[in-house]
Amino acid sequence: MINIVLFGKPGAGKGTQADFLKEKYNLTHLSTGDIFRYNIKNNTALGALAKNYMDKGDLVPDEVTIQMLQSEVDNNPNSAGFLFDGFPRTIAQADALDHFLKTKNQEITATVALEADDEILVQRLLERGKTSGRSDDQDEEKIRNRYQEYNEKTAPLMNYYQEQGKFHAVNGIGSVAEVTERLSTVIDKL
Ligand code: B4P
Repeated sequence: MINIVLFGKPGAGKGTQADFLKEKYNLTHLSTGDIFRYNIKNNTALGALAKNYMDKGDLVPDEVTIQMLQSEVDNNPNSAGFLFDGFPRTIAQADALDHFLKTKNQEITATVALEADDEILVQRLLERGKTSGRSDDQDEEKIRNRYQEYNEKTAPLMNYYQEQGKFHAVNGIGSVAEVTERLSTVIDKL
């Protein structure tokens, strides 16, 4: 059983790559961003709460996100392994995930990061914003706020996983297929 964290700045291509990796390695894909967007679309209480934060480009509070993620894992008891996309995004989330997996006699196998320059990613997100309807992709100020959130709260996770000897990084710039190939090279060696 392998459990992989797909890591990277906003727009680095986590969701794009997860679509390929989940098939290739038979993993259950859990994207906290997608789950929040699903809840917003379906007007749930969780969606209403998350929307306030996501619209501004802020992270949704840890307690809400952690609880949601744990119930998604619990809902997939026969999974052959998980691909965590966009989670954890804070040290508190990473700690909670480690403890939670431990209660199931499991652990994170590796964290694989997609590396890319902020300016390229801002352009990617603005481009996606033209068609995605995502309010957090349409305003450069909100996008920049997402990078600030990343730098303050998410970037420290690199150290967190490095200290556990579980951190791997690949170049996230190139064609989608090239990036999938780079990620596969890392995952095949795990
Ligand atoms: P997410 O939904 O996780 O999304 P993301 O960071 O915007 O994007 P991702 O890296 O998945 O990029 P993608 O493949 O789509 O987060 C959105 C919000 O949800 C957060 O800001 C936060 O508010 C909330 N949230 C989610 N998880 C949370 C958590 N754990 N805690 C608290 N809050 C949380 O690719 C982006 C674009 O690039 C696409 O248009 C794609 O087509 C393009 N692209 C991809 N690969 C490319 C390539 N190789 N070359 C050129 N373009 C490429």
